[in-house]
Amino acid sequence: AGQGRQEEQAREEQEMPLARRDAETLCHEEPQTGNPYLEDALLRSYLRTHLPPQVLEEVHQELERFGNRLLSQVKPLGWECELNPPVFRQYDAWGQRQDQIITCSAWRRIKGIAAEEGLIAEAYERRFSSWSRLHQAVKLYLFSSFSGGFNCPLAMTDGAAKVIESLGVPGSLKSAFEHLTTRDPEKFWTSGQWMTERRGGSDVASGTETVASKQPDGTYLLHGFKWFTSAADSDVALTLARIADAEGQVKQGSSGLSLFFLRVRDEAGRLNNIQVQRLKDKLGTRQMATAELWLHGAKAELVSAEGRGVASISSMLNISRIHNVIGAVASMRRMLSLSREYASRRVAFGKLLKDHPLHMQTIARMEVQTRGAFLLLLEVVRLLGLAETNKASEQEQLLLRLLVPVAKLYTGKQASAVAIEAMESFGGQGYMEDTGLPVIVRDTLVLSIWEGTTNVLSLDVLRSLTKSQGQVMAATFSTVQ
Ligand code: UCC
Repeated sequence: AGQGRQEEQAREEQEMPLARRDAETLCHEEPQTGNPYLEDALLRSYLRTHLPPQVLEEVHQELERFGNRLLSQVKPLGWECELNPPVFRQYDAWGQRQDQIITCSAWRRIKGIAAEEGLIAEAYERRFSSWSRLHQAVKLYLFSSFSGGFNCPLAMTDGAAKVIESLGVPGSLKSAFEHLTTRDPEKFWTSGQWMTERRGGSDVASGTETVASKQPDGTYLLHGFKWFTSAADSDVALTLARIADAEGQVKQGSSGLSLFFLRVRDEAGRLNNIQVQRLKDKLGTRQMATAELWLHGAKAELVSAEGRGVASISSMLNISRIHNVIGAVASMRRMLSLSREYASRRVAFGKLLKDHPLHMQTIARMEVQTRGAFLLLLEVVRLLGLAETNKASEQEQLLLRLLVPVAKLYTGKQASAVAIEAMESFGGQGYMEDTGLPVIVRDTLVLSIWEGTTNVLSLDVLRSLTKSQGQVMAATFSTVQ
């Protein structure tokens, strides 16, 4: 009996620690980050160093408030968007074709917040003159990682507003421009950028098959198939097509392409002779609907000179490529903030991760990458702000032309590497879906693909060199020196 009692006691002792662990509520230390603006030392020091004092004061107060709003409101909404991706309803119960892209309420709420915060408006109101672009970019940078993918439609919306502005806001597009740049959530529109067809994501010049036929009233009807249309729930879109002549013939190549503006739905919510074929099944950016669209006579307005479609849409591309840089730097900063915070909570081998030199070396390397990318981004948007307020010297304009593709291609690749490295710094936890870390990684991986792959952007660097007869490089060298 005595031996039996001893064995039972030993068993109990063995089981006790497990039982205690069962009762514990916390196994791992969740990284807790606060106001992303207040916690971003580099951002704050950049603003202190560069902004004129009265601009700094206003911007500082606004960013502090915005940072709090991101934490309390936008972050939970963004997560809700991840959990409730858009769904496609092609037919109703009675067989009527619907082609409805149903987004969650959080997605629509974020759209309203984006308007209220002037995430597009800021750049066009120019209340801080040349610093307005930088101010807008900083807000987007803070917003990006919490936005539930809404940074994508904003990139294209900004690009569309830029195209319309660069055309001198023609009368027919005045109302659209106001909708794209308003702060009123009820009136705010987002825009798509439908450039990609089956035969050409990169090679737009030979891949675009969509045909535009002129109507007696001067508008055009578009027929074609768009293979990737991001944020397909957008209100309007800019797209490329080939204008058919009286015989129905079209001109091939880049000089056959013209740029069109269209409303996706009419006032009653009916699609503009557009059919949604399906939603794309993507690795990431799942919060946002990417669709295949058939244009069966979609009514559109020609907005470029005939045959100048690519040149006209390039001002949209350059803006959305800058947004890509914003997204890349924001992802790196977010992953790194979480990783750094975790390192100050997590114990391994008897001490906190932050006290392990090798772990800190890894974090320090990512920090250097992120800081470099951040400063490159702010230089690009500083130059853009100067160019948009006619304050840029010729050298600054040349530099901007070169730096946009360079920054996009470089930070796109860099962000993927940093995001994956930062995920690893959490060990197995980093690989767990419900930590949210894999979401950031997935959403980062697209940044080297959309808006031009790394090689396509390398070719754009060559294009800028050729077109300027080498002057962009001279401007770069003298600036670097
Ligand atoms: O993917 C898409 C949407 C995704 C969602 C976006 C979210 C982004 C951020 C989210 C936040 C995190 S939309 C599809 C993206 N697709 C692309 O990026 C296309 C990639 N392919 C290219 O970029 C190609 O290089 C093309 C299409 C530009 C090549 O066309 P062409 O016609 O062969 O090129 P050309 O003949 O060299 O150029 C035609 C004209 C020239 O002007 P001119 O005639 O005056 O000499 C060029 O100088 O266009 C001018 N041009 C440019 N100008 C071409 N590219 C540029 C540029 N980047 N800047 C200024």
